[in-house]
Amino acid sequence: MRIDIVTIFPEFFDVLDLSLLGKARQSGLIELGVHNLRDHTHDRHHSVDDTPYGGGAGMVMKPEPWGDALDAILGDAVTVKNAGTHDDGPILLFPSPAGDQFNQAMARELSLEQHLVFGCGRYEGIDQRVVDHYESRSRVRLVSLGDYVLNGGEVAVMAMIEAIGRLIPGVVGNPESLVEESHEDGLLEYPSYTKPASWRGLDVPPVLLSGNHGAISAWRRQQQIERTERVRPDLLTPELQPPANAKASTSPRR
Ligand code: 6GU
Repeated sequence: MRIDIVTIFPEFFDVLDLSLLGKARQSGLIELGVHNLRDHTHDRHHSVDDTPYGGGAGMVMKPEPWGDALDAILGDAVTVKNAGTHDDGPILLFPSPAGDQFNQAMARELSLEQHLVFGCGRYEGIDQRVVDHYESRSRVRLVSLGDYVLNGGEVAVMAMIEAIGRLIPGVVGNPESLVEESHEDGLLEYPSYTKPASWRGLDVPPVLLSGNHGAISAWRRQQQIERTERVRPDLLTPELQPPANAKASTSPRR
């Protein structure tokens, strides 16, 4: 997968040299380009923002540097809008609290793409015409991490790249570790334990020491359901809802 990022803070992405994603870059699974928006300004002060038409607080990112930067990345890649396959050319992603909520399903969808281009806005956002223009040329999505406000898209893009990148085959060493995770099956993950079997008076649940794999699977599934009901009842689908008279859980809190 190729990932390009346009930002006024390229240094934010230095951490992508580290850890599993760093290794994925070294091995060529992920190819990363980080581009400084200010390299696409043409005035003496390298301005990227200006006051909003109509008044109001804050500054808005000017369209011209964005147009130059994105044109340089997209080249003349011809993209077919809504063609519904994953070789439609680059997909342009703008992190924004006004976007669609990012989740595991979206991460999985995006992990199948060949080329992602992230445009990190700052200030009060990017001139709307940038989105409007590129929507006529390619697939464009506004994506939000959640219902809170960040100062800019950089941290959001880091989170999205980590969530997407680890789903690319080969990036995570043991693909099985991707299966039994929170959100992969619509539930939160079960609690995990390692040695010692007793620590500060707290014992590992005996079923995990039983060697009975059927019982262990059933216990883990039940833990997933109880934990999800307690912490994220909004995720529970009706067939997984425990009966109304279910007795109180004896499971650990979170
Ligand atoms: Cl993707 N960007 C910004 N600036 N703020 C956010 C966000 C994104 N998601 C939640 N808050």
